[in-house]
Amino acid sequence: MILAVLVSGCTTQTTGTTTTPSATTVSAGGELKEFDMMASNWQFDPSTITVDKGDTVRLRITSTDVKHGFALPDFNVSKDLNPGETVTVEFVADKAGEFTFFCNVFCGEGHSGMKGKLVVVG
Ligand SMILES: [Cu+2]
Repeated sequence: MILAVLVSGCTTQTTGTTTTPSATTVSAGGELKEFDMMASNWQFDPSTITVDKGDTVRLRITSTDVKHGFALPDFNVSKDLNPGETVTVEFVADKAGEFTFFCNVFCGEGHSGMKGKLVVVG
């Protein structure tokens, strides 16, 4: 039965009309916390971000010099930051603690020290 519905649905619909779920889901009790962040040799500014557990965190990150990266493995975030381009990163801070984010694109001698901290207050 289900297969029949899917097949008939396909034949009657034109291609390219797939619907996508709404992009932003703020979990119950959480707020949307937005930050503008600059990346440059060899730091993030601000380098410490504090939010509450359950918040949806939106970072707008801009590299002001060379190509950098933004990696926050605890929340499955990894983005390339091309110079002059603002990249938006969004995730739900669903666990409390202190988490390190760092540059994951080699950018010179200070690369390994280019990191910051996300503090999620539980
Ligand atoms: Cu780097």
